[in-house]
Amino acid sequence: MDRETRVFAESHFRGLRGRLPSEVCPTPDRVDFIEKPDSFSYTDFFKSYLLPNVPCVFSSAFTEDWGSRKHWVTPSGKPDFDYLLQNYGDVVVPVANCGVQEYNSNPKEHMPLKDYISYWKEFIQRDYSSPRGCLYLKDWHLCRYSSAEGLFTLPVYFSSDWLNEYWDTLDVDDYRFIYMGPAGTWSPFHADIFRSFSWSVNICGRKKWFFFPPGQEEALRDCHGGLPYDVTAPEFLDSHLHPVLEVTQEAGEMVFVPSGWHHQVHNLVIMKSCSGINFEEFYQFLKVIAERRLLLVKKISPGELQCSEDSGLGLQHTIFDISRIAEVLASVVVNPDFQRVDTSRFLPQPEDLLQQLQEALATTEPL
Ligand SMILES: O=C(O)CCC(=O)C(=O)O
Ligand SMILES: [Fe+2]
Repeated sequence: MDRETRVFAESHFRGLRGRLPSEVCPTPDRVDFIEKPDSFSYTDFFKSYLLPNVPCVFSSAFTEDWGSRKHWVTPSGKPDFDYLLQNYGDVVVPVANCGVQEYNSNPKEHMPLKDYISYWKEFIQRDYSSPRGCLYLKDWHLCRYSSAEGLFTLPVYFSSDWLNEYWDTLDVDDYRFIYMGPAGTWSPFHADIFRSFSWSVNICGRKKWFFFPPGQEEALRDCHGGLPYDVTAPEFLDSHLHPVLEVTQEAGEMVFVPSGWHHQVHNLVIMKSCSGINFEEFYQFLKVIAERRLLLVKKISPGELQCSEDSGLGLQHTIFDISRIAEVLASVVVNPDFQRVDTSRFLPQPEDLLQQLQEALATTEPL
């Protein structure tokens, strides 16, 4: 990130203070398609989509070199079951039953990938039906348990990924998932964890996405305050009542899912890889990222802080992250629910961490 972009970003967030999500995010009437990787920089993405918090779709040229697109897909564009069986057949994977609603989600079981693939083949042979229901392999943490070397390359646009960075430092979890399933499998209406943004690539097949801008889900609540499970039910899909954006994602394409946007996703044909807690965990999460950014800033001499003009995510992004974390943490510490949490064993104390962040910001040149 360069200095000018950081100035732009900081003033963007200053302008948002005290405003409601529905006021700050005017709904676009369509989702932009980004064709060419060469002429689309990190700053372009940051200014046009990440900061305004609107979805976009990247063409398949952005994932051209992904090993999974080469090895996991047959020349006719179907999932290569033989390759998957040979390489991952015994891996135990989570499988959801899309035909059974359990609250606003689906019950899950675990099975070896080879059993899921047998089910899938049979499902196709039986004309897309099965007495076992409609099973969707979801949230398979392939990167965590086996080598994902060469399968995908992290797009530069998503290199500031606090959730995965946090989990990577703890080495216990991650938000990098593989989903796969036959046509008809789907993910119920939801927003992503912590209102994080995410991104999702189709290795093969097609997906249909329904997007609702932040705040619009309020209009969809039932009389008990519950959110819908399926927004494709006839009562919801009147676009005059609810500004829904629809996207069809083709093979190789990458969808950016902005923060706080509710969405529902249907597999029209097949397969995907995506990146994708309570208050105490949320504080631990912020703390890990904060301390890493503070360490980076400390390594830089005061002279450099004034004049460095780096072009990568480096210094400017570090300062930008610190100012964002400080703002989030400031709102956390005054939150009444957080104030009920026993923070006596938190180290550092949230207020002290906030002070450290503010002090670090004070050593940088004001914008
Ligand atoms: O592909 C799916 O079924 C769900 C994807 C999703 O919800 C996401 O990537 O955030
Ligand atoms: Fe999602």
